[in-house]
Amino acid sequence: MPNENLFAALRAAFPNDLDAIAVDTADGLAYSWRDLERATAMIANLLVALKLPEGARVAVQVEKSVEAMLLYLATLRAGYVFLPLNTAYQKAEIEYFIGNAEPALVVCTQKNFGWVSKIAFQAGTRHVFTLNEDRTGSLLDRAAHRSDQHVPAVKQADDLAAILYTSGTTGRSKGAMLTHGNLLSNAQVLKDCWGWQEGDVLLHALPIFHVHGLFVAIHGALLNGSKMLWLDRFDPKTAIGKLPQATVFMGVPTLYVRMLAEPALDQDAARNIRVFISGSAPLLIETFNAWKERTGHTILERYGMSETIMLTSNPYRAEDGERRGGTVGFPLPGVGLRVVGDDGQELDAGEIGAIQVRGPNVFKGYWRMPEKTKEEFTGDGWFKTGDVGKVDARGYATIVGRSKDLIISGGYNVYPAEIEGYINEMPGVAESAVVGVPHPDFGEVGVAVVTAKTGEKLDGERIVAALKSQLANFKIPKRCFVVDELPRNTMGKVQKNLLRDAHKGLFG
Ligand code: MCA
Ligand code: AMP
Repeated sequence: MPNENLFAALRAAFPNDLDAIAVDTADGLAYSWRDLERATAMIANLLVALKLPEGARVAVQVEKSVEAMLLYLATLRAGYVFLPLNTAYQKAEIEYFIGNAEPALVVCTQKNFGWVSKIAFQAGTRHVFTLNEDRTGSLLDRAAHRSDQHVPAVKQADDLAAILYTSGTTGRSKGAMLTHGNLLSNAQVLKDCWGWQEGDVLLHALPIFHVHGLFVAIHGALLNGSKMLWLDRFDPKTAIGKLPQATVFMGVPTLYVRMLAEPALDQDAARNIRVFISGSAPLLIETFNAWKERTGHTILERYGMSETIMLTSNPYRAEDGERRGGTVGFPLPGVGLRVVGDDGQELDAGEIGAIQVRGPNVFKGYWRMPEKTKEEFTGDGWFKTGDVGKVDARGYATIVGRSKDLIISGGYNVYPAEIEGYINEMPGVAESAVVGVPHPDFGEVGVAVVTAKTGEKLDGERIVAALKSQLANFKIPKRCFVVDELPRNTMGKVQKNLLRDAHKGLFG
């Protein structure tokens, strides 16, 4: 039986010349394909030596670095399940993820070792290693003693490769279980759809703890044997400076907005780019147009989810149609996408309804939540995305809104219910509502509206300050208003649309 381990497919795509450069970093380090091969073997051998149980989760909260990517690849190679965690997450968030996923190994930065290891050991994790941005830490120290030969673990397409925590359509974070087959099939489809070709170079500017930077970008480059120009963090000036050496760029809309604010962005800077790709959040038509005007390039917008990886894409090749701003294009080959009404019946072209999808890219379910998983699928096996949209007569899909109460801020997801939960716990607070309002940089940001218990006095700024010590920074509402009461409909439900309307001009 063939080995369906995703790593084996990525490894098979390495170029013949293993001494060629695979990754160039902004601070002048170069990693050859042989370096990738050897380092992933050594880390994989370390994981094997730990005798982690079958299907063990490897939870990783470290800053972006090439070594962090190598740890991901080594985890696949050794056959374990990778669980990436945003570096902005704080104690309570990490406590939940580790408690829920029960990883056998946790890797964190030295700076956070004290509190992360305490949480991990309390949750029964056996090993906690460190990995720092400057390539120090116990993970690499220990891997350095391991052999650089390793045969990839044999995996079936249906075996778990990664768990990504996401809030789905409601409630608490759930671990979306993605298999080797989900990830590989999607990467292969994108390789063809986006015309990956010899000589391509990817400018990698996104974080690597979510689908976009970790899977879409890295798998894209590796499966094509393409070099990556690696930025540990996004800075618009540095990114523009590197553009002439790249042919492919992927970003969330905020990255495009920030580059547009730089006078150095022009046709010359973008002269070698083959395709600019945007996703994770809606790309405003103004940004799409401004980009075209300034660089001569039409951004290709696509749409995806943690549970499904990529779902739709605007066409890459002109013969397949034009790239239409404001749309997310056509379903990818093999992906089924339908729009249904309240009664579950499929709607006609142009009609707005709930988006449902199916295909080899759709995840296996939520980690240890069979009931929740069942709820999110229809009886005939379609996954309910929680997005609201339409498909026009030519087949272009457009996302017009979300039925899930979600704010997408700078490409990160913020669940109002989670923030409201924290605010409601604060002394003197009667109730709260968090809504998303337009923001010129982040696309959308959260704003909190709070009422006080009788006789109590509240201060919005203090509420924001208190949240900062508890939650990841991108989740913090940018403003907090104290009001006498929240608007409600006749059913008693808070009318968030009225709050959104009232505050939509806050950020100009
Ligand atoms: C930072 N801040 C934010 C955000 N990021 N506020 C709201 N939303 C954000 N996304 C705030 C911090 O709280 C802080 O506020 C201040 O900005 C500076 O923080 P810093 O970390 O220095 O910010 P930055 O480095 O400028 O980061 C902005 C960023 C980053 C580069 C746009 O957010 C980013 O990399 N976003 C990409 C996210 C991504 O990769 N998403 C893909 C998900 P204060 O000073 O008040 O503390 S995958 C996905 O969605 C699906 C599957 C798909 O389709 O791809
Ligand atoms: P996540 O939970 O991080 O997987 O985010 C997935 C959600 O991001 C989707 O359900 C959409 O709401 C949103 N999304 C991703 N790409 C786009 C896009 N191009 N346009 C609009 N929304 C998008």
